[in-house]
Amino acid sequence: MDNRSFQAMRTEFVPLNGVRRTGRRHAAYESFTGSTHRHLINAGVFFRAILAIALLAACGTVNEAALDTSVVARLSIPALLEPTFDGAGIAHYDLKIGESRHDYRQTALTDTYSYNGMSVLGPTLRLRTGDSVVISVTNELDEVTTTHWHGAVVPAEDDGGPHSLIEPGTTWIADFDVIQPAATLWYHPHVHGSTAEQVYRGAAGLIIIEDDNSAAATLPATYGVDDIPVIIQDRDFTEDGQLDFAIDESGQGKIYTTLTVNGTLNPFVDVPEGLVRLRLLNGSQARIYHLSVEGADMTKIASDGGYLASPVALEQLVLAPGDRAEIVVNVGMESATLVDSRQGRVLELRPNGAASGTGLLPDKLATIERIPESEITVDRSFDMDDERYFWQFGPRWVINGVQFDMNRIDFEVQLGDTERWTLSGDDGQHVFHPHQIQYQILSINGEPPPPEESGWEDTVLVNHERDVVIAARFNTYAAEDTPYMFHCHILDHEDLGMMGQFLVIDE
Ligand SMILES: [Cu+2]
Repeated sequence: MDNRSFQAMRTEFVPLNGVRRTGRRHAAYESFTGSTHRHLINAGVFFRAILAIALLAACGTVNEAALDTSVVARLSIPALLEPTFDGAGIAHYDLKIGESRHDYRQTALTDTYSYNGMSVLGPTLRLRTGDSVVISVTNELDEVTTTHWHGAVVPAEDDGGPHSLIEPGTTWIADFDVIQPAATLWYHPHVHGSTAEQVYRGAAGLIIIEDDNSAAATLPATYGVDDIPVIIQDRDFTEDGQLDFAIDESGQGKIYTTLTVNGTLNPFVDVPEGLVRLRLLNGSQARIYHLSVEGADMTKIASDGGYLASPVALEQLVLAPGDRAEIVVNVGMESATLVDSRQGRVLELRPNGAASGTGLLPDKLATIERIPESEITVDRSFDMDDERYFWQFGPRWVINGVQFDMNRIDFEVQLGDTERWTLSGDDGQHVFHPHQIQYQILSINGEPPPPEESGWEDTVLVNHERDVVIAARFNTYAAEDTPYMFHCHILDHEDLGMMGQFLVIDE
């Protein structure tokens, strides 16, 4: 039996009655597949060994080290996509999403999705506050897609949600003014039902917004040198080196075993000594990271929506799917390492002997006026649960008891209002992300948020031990025809219906 037929056998075996299940409610099934899996995994080790010997014998050119993913590799830095300006001063960006191949140091090149011909992921878009931008997205895939600007404050028709479908062979154009301050955002597909898979295959990229904030002018800001994009994603690979994708229907979302940063396994990056900025993005399907830095101090300077009021020294940083955080690491003469509490090494920062241009963090980064509760006129609550019917075997991921329906508007917001939203969830993990707005956290379990969560946010972790109350001003764009989404950013939950939509009415 060759490797491919073994793989096919395993793939056929996993679903029971066509349904893939994990989680606490199916212990009997789990123990059944658990023992069978062990048998198959042992078989997998055997076949992998046979395959490696066969490959070495066949071509003699396979570099063993190239397949040994425990060996460190230089971090890949996504290309920077600068705009071209037309005669009217409008900044233009062109994106093309298509199929590609990436070297994950597996037994073969891995089929991926990417933007602009990169082997995986997409270029980093650099935007500037105050600019008018036009971004074209051409779909060269064989399936429909969309491109959503996560964290961007833009009109609904330019937001790239599930209603803004880009059919294969067509181009969609978003144009908007950049009206928000400096921040690290990201873009990714948002097709209802296939968001998780398209992101998993590699369709995602960073957006860096820059502005004239002089308080932050001394921070490291040379892209790829002392200002490093860090897109953290977990992956599993099949025996033939391909991405192994699954939706976890009943559990906490699909957790994969291998960490990648910008598509690189086991990476290191050469950095100058002194202050180094990391722009962290959790681009994973469901895994939550608990990050710390060994060998140096870690200071958080920005949350989802931009700079914190002041730098906050942290021992550990929790990064949920969709979350971003900018941290500054004070790199000395020895390597410092970003680590996850469960997965270990994420990224090694290796000093290259050069001195960073900056050695001091500013005391103050931005002015963040707290939204006064006296300004709030509307209260809503959002409860994220798995509410299966008693006769139902499968899960039913809902917000306030209902699953996503493209044809249902869940609520309308009055333009100009400030609202307070109370977020709660069942005993699982959920990540609340509304489009259009950057909000402030008013409280977590009734307590004021810590300084590192007192800035602007668009993505927040919610669970049964963590009720979160947020406040948002709807003072930018009306959206009377095209709705904005709100959803769980655990992509399994989102694709399975934990999503709703709202309009912003100007009356
Ligand atoms: Cu969820």
